[in-house]
Amino acid sequence: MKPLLNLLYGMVSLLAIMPITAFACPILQDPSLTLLGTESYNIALQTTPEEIVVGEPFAVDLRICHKSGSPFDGDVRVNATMPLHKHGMNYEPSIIASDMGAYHMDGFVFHMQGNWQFLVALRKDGQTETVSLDHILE
Ligand SMILES: [Cu+2]
Repeated sequence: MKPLLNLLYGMVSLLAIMPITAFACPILQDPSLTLLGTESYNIALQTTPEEIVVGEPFAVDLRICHKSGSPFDGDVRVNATMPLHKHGMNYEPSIIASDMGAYHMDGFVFHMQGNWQFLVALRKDGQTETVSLDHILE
């Protein structure tokens, strides 16, 4: 019995240190996540650092799940623009890791204060679904 308990404890502690990406779907409520949705998908967006600062690079983590609960495995594009100024960022962000519905993107920089807008485009089987997220940078 004791070895089994040790094994269970071992599994529990392993779960505690596994990265969030292992549990992309379904998306659970978490105050640090911004939840978005398209017709077919639920999306959780998180920036690192959480508070975006003018001129400072930040990363974006997305978790994308079919509304049925399975991880999204299509093509993901994320960009950000200032619609009122008709310009985007000066840098092109890129996906640096993805795994089972979790996408880690780097290279975002909001270079001025004002109204920014993230645009998330999800493409799968020839269909594209998009959702935007407004972000006021002070
Ligand atoms: Cu601008």
